[in-house]
Amino acid sequence: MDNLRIDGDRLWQSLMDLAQIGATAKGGVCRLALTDVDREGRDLFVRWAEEAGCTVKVDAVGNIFARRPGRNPDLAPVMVGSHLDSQPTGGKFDGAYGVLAALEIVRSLNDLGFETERPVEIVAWTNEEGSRFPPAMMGSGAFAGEFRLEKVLATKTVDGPTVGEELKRIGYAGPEPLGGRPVYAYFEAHIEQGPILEAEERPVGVVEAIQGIRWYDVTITGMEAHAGPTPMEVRKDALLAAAKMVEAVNATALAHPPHGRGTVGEFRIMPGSRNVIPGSVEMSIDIRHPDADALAAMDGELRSALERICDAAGIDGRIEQIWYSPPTPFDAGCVAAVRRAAERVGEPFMPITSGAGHDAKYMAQVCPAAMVFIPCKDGISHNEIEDATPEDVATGCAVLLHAVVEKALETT
Ligand code: HGY
Ligand code: MN
Ligand code: MN
Repeated sequence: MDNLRIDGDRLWQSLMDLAQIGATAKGGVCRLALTDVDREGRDLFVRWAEEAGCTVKVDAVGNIFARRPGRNPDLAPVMVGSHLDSQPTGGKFDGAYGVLAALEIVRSLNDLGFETERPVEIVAWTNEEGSRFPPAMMGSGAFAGEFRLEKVLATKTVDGPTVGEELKRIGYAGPEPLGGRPVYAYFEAHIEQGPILEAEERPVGVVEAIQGIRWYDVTITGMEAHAGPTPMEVRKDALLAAAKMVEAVNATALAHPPHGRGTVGEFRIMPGSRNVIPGSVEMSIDIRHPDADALAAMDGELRSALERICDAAGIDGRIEQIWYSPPTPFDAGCVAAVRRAAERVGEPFMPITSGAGHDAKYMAQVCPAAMVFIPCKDGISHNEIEDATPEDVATGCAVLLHAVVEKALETT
């Protein structure tokens, strides 16, 4: 195992080559799930995986599996990967790093002529971001049995096609059944997407858990009216109530320090004319906390806030929870494998809880799973300026390699 090493330059070049697909003017990427640009990124990954001798299969929701054989084809594989889709103004590393680090592991094992007992399977999950088609982690959630295939395929964008239609259109409605097969262990490398590792000067994060997430759709309905003749005291202004709800989301997060998080990322005002009092507002809410009880308390606080705000204004407010991802601890055995790998690589590391959701969350429901984090510049992600260093990218991949190989050599 001591001769195990990866080629950091090759990994960095692959990251930069992939980043050309969907490249944005500010240096980021826009590869929204199941768009033509996503297809281009998928096709490039499939070509690279096949060039590395992998057998590539695609399942019914477009998850891509690239298998490197081990000595014993009957043993369940060690899976390693992440996602290729991005946010609308995403960065070069979110998701792509985990998929290409996994590819670099396969390329390096090939270079070394290193045989594992178990197959090693690279995976690129469909629609991890949930930006174009909520919820997030859709492909891995479907694989893990969290989301029914029919519901996933019928999911529509705000004003467009369904997941099923887009999968067919881009040629990734695969023949493989959805999940239901044994996976021995799952590993994922990812940028932290927060400031902790950089601040603590630790190139490696040994991820022990993922915090809980709740997503909501909120609709606030008042009365459209003329902006001129309508006196202030008789208005039923949906936007004014929605603005107070944005404040309430922020207040709920701040009421559960230090880990509480609350975000309103989507906001649609109808009819959206400057001389019409807004009749309705549709808004998204994303709240997070590592503790399930705290997250449940935040849920209650949001619902009471909406009731209070809308009652006071004499208008209607509806809140629907569309997704709940409970706080998820990772498997102690896999976390220990990552820690041993970090010790072997010899770079400073620390335990960390993930603030972001990841596909590893759903894989943790079907097999032992763990993650490796590396720092990103100023902790910024979901932003075109997202950045990481070639050194950290290589270090994280080396840690991933040792953890994956340790598990892929286990026969029982
Ligand atoms: O929302 C998340 O945490 C992830 O980036 N999909
Ligand atoms: Mn991600
Ligand atoms: Mn993301």
